[in-house]
Amino acid sequence: MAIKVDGVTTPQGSSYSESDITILEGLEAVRKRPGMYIGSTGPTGLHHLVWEVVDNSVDEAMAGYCSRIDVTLLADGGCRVKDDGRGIPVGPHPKNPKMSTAEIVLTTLHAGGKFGGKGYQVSGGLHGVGISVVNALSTRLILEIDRDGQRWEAEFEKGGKVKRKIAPTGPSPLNRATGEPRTGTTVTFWPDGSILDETDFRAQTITERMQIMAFLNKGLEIRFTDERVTPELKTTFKYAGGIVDFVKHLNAAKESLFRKVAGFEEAEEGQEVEIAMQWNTGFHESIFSFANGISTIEGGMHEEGFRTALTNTVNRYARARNILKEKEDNLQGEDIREGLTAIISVRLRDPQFEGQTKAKLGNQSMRSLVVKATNKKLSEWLEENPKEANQIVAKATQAARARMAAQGARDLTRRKSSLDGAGLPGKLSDCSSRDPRESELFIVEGNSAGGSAKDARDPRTQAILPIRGKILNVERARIDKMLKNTEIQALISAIGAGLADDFDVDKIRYHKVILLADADVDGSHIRTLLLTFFFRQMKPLVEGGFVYVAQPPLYSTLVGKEKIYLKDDLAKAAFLAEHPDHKHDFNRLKGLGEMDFAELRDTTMSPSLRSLLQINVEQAALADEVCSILMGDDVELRRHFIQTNAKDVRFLDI
Ligand code: 0RA
Repeated sequence: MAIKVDGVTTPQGSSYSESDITILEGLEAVRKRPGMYIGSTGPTGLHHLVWEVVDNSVDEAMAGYCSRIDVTLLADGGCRVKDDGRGIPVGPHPKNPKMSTAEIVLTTLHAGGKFGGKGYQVSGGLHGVGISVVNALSTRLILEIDRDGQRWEAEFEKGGKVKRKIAPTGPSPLNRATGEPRTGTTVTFWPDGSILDETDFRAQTITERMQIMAFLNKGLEIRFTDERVTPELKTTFKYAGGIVDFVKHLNAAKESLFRKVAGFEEAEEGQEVEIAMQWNTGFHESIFSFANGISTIEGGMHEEGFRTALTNTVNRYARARNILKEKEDNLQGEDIREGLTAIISVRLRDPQFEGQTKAKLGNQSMRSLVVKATNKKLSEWLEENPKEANQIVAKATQAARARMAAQGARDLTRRKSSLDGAGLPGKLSDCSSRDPRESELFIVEGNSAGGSAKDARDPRTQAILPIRGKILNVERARIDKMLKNTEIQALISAIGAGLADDFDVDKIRYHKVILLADADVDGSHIRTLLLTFFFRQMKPLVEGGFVYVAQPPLYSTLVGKEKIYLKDDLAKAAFLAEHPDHKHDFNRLKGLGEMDFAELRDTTMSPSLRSLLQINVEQAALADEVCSILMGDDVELRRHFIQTNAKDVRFLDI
């Protein structure tokens, strides 16, 4: 391949040497196929550049030489990453003595393996290709190194071409605390918009990642500054407890089962594992795993090892203490993991990332290390903390009982719904049509509104299910308790398609499930609870667009002898604009509970005149979130949420 080098000269005036040409070829390859190196040219790829630079500083921290990293977004669109490590070596590179090591680092691709060989460098972005990729994809990059009392600087432009060759520029500033000259590396780069589709850094993306990096690297201080906004945004992350603090952070908004967080670590042959865990009184499992600081959301060997060893260790403990009797079955993994929050962080030399999104750790050796560590260290922790250990076993035992009870109850609902019509709840006034496509189920708050709705409906296609007061908050209840609740039972059998994993959207008895509740706080509360129930237990019903909220009108007025209904103030204003001579009063309706049957018939129950809001998954998810935060019986939790969010959190008004 012919490479055009004519006219390309270094500031010193000498022509490019052979090694310079390979360098330009390498960086040119990155510019030709950026996706191969940073995944995409969109926001993900852009932020990869930041991770790539930060990871190098984190490596230096892991090697024990760096304690602080500053990430700054500059007002002119650049990004600066500064560390207080040893500084990239500036002397001649052993393999290419004509060049400074620092220049090699900034201009040569290091596919996978890190240069320098020595030391324990296991971090590195998903692609692990080094800072030269960042240089290749920048219009400009400035390198500043403090080492041996000297400040060195170099500058590159247009995708890695040397603009200023590395050279000393003066003494390094003195460290205020020690009086010693500072050491460290600062990389400032400006992403190249002619190659990247996105050059606008997103502060939140960066702070989220920096916080996780700080959690995963105990004691490392990471400061983030966004100078693009006034006032500047400044955040500092530093966690003396590392992933133990991470678990506390994740459980902060929850009610923990006990105060202590179990934490342990183990290392062998160039690989290490750190685990922190705590249970909360909830029912969800939150296990987050990382390999070399990269989130492995698809799991992999480390997670597998952890799950297996956790199940074995807790069962072994429960048997040894005779909490689990000889004739009793083992606790299942899912029982033990109910309410568990855990972080698994592993580091290894040659991580194999597999799976759809390359977010699954494939290294077999990690499985055995994690199994070994968990068996040994978690057993010790349980022995040393018998009170907590008993709480864990007790919770798992309850979960196991609930699982078995739920199975029984599900079998029952399944049997019932298989007999057409049989087992329908007594208070359901069903429609006569058996075609779900034209059938509507109105879920009405309270018996009196239920009565009016029943009078106003079209009995052929409209069914009414009154529900009494507030239903159970499913976010805070186990499935067995949920299935014992009569309101929930009525909902499940009326809809007729089962529940949770067994839910079969093809079996639903109505294609419109319409929530009819007042516009007051209680009504809003009920709507939120019902949406949470559908979101958690009948998600396909929401996803399929079968859930609606009725919006009863706010006003009525007369035009001649005809009664007109107006949905809200906007509709009222529009009406007045169209009828400037309108003389009649506007009657403010008091909500569903107060509407008589004729009003209901002419508005909410009328397919042509009513106003329905179709609920999407996002709205249901929001309801779920509001529910989990506000409806727990835990006063502390609510106070915490309201304090930390400092905004007026109210029940969802849909
Ligand atoms: C190679 C060798 C040494 C340090 C580094 C690289 C290094 C690289 C980066 C990149 C960003 N910050 C960094 N800090 C250090 C060790 C050199 C020695 O032995 O002193």
